[in-house]
Amino acid sequence: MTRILLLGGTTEAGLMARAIADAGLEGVYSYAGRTDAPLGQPIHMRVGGFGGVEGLRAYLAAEGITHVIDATHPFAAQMSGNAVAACAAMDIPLIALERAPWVAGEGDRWTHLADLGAAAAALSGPARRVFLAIGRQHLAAFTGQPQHHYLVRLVDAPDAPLPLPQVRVIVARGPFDMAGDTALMRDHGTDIVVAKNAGGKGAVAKIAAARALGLPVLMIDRPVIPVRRVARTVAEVMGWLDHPARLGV
Ligand code: 3Y8
Ligand code: NAP
Repeated sequence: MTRILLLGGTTEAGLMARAIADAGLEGVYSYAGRTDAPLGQPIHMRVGGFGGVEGLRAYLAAEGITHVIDATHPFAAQMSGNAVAACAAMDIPLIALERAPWVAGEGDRWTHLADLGAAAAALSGPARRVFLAIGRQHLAAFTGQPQHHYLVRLVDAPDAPLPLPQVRVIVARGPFDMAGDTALMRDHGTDIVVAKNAGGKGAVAKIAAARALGLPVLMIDRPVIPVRRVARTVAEVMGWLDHPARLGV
């Protein structure tokens, strides 16, 4: 009896949940609980951390999970690492549903940075108007660059002052579109964008808008995640579920 744990929080995870439900498979969609009101899903949902690798192992055992699909965001490195460790320890098949990184094309003015700290350091210098489109959790990495006027976009209204002295807050849940992001950046007078290389479609609007506006982008490359099986499409994952052997599990 197949019983799937789907580590979610992304567009792809929503598509995966739909496929699991349509196939009549048993699955649980897991959110970390980062947002006030996460989207509903067509399979059973759980919200909150597991309690590290040990907590995840206990959950997998208690719930009789037979397969884990990691469809978390490419920057959710801690969760992904924990899933690799727990599934290896319990010999439970694991596959990641991961979108390809964005690649700079014609007209893109990207500077690649290894991590948030490097992106903040790259903002040293005279005041600019920065679209800091990295969410809420890591804004403190930029407190060393208070000279800029920041535009930040959050899923939920902040419940405390943000750690940046000059900041305009937009409260919006993606996916976003190019027209909206172009207007937003024009209105703010954005002259540089800071983004994580999320890949996928939900956050790409600001990258396309920067290209159209001829703006530079500080592109934060993805954290390294331990080796695991990776699929690029829901269909690949469904194939793996039906016949794990097909992908040489
Ligand atoms: C809680 C679930 C879906 C999933 C939608 C995708 C697209 C819209 C674009 C910008 C970039 C950012 C941020 C972003 C996008 C999708 C996807 C995506 C980026 C929700 C969601 C959860 C989260 C968590 C949230 C983080 C934050 C990151 C905002 C739901 C809406 C910046 C990532 O306040 C906080 O604590 C927010 C935290 C992790 C990054 C950060 O460090 O602040 N996502 N986003 C998930 C959970 O609890 O497990 O509320 O319904 C999901 C989505 N956000 O089903 O349609 O698939 O990527 N999410 C980034 O890419 O840089 C916004 O503004 O341009
Ligand atoms: P993270 O830093 O990798 O994880 C930190 C801890 O949060 C994990 O160790 C785990 O706690 C808990 N956690 C993370 N994802 C979880 C999930 N899906 N279900 C249950 N617990 C989870 O994670 P993050 O970057 O904060 O991302 C949190 C969530 O937001 C994920 O669902 C991710 O897909 C989504 N998201 C993140 C980003 C981003 O930019 N990081 C963008 C879009 C969506 P325990 O150790 O206690 O188990």
